[in-house]
Amino acid sequence: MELLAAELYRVQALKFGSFTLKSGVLSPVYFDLRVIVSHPALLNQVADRLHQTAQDAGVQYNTVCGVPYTALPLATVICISHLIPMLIRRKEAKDYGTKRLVEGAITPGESCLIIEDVVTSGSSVLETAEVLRGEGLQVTDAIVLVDREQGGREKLAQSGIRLHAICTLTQLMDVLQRLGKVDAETVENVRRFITENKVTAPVQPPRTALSYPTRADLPDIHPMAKRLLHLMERKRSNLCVSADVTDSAELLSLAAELGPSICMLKTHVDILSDFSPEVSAQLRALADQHDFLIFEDRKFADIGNTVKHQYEGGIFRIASWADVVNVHAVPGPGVVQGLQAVGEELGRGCLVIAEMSSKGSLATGGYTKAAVTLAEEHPRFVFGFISGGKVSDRPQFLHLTPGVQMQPGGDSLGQQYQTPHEVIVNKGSDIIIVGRGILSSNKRHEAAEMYRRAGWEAYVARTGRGE
Ligand code: S5P
Repeated sequence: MELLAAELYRVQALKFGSFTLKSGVLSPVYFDLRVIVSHPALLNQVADRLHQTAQDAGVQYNTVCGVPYTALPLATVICISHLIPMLIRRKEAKDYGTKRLVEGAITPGESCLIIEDVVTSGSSVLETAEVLRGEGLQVTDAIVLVDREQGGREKLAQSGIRLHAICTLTQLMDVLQRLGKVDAETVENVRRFITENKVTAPVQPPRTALSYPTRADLPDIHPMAKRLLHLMERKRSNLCVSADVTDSAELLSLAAELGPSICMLKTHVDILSDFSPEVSAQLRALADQHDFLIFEDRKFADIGNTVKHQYEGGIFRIASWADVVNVHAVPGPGVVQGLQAVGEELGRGCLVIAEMSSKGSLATGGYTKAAVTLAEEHPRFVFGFISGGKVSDRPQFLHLTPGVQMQPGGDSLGQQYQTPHEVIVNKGSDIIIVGRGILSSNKRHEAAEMYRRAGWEAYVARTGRGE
């Protein structure tokens, strides 16, 4: 251990000072294991210790996969030295319809061991595990060089993954102090950091265990939320299909075909190349026939007076047929008030966009909080959010999450996907919004049913309702 610690220190794979972690937290220690590719003897040594740690723990596995990118060379060395087949997880944004998520020969049911350099919260390991599990592989163990002792072990355990570390951050600091590489003050700083940033108990997901019908009967519930919650229960569906098609006939046939499986149909009426008032009338009739709501994803974002016209008039006359619309919070309260002036008396409802699924979205932190406040200040018109997960503790509000597919990942234009389970169980959202996950299938009805079941099972798992 001493040799290894001294080498890691010498090549600056760990540094001391003040560093901002991915989470935004300031840390007195930083690991950069990428540098070890320039030190082959050390790379070999770390790989060997990782393999030995798995042996000592008696882990059984058929294949090995490194968490991209730092652990890829480590996994490669382990696999070559011990003639173990390797798998590579792709990380780059890509079109999942045409490319593979995992490269290498996959035999469903076999077990894959995950290799990682440093574990902090455990989320990188979890993400890779989710992809491997999506391919039908068993993932039960992960081997890492350093456990930073900040809750990763517990988080992984919750997902059925045992974490085995060559050493903890505390052990590493002890060794470095013995070797005279760091002084007592640095050791103390790191120790304090670990204590202050330790997640001792498993993190409770921010979710409500209340059932949909229970929430429908809460005091002060918005009539649109009440209607939606009841129809979700009736149809056992928390699936909103995003009908992103450009042809009106296709939109109507989608609504007719998927109507029975969904609680809501989301439209982008301005992408239709052949819109006419007849289309919205027919869509309305289909919504009434199949008992779903129409959500026009117009994302209003102008001053109150302008959005009022955009909502009520123009060629689309959105307010006359859409049950639900959404707004960006960026203009401030006026955008909601302008829409409310038209929609409230028609019995319509509105969602505030509190977060976005796209990479680099600016709707985070303070912006998200302000969006929640905007919603709370307009309870007669706003009944929920577009967000990546639960952003408000008020159970009367509904959370709708776009960027959902069975496989996590993304597309080449910045969209990022989470799974139905992640969205409903871990993030505490209520409704999954699925577009291409269903539309790109040549069996759209089967695909919609698959998402409906996945969304519903996740809801049952979260609320513990015996079904
Ligand atoms: O943050 C967002 C908000 C929305 S409403 N991210 C999104 O992707 N959307 C919409 O959801 C987007 O406009 C599209 O209609 C749908 C996602 O489509 P998919 O094909 O990626 O599932």
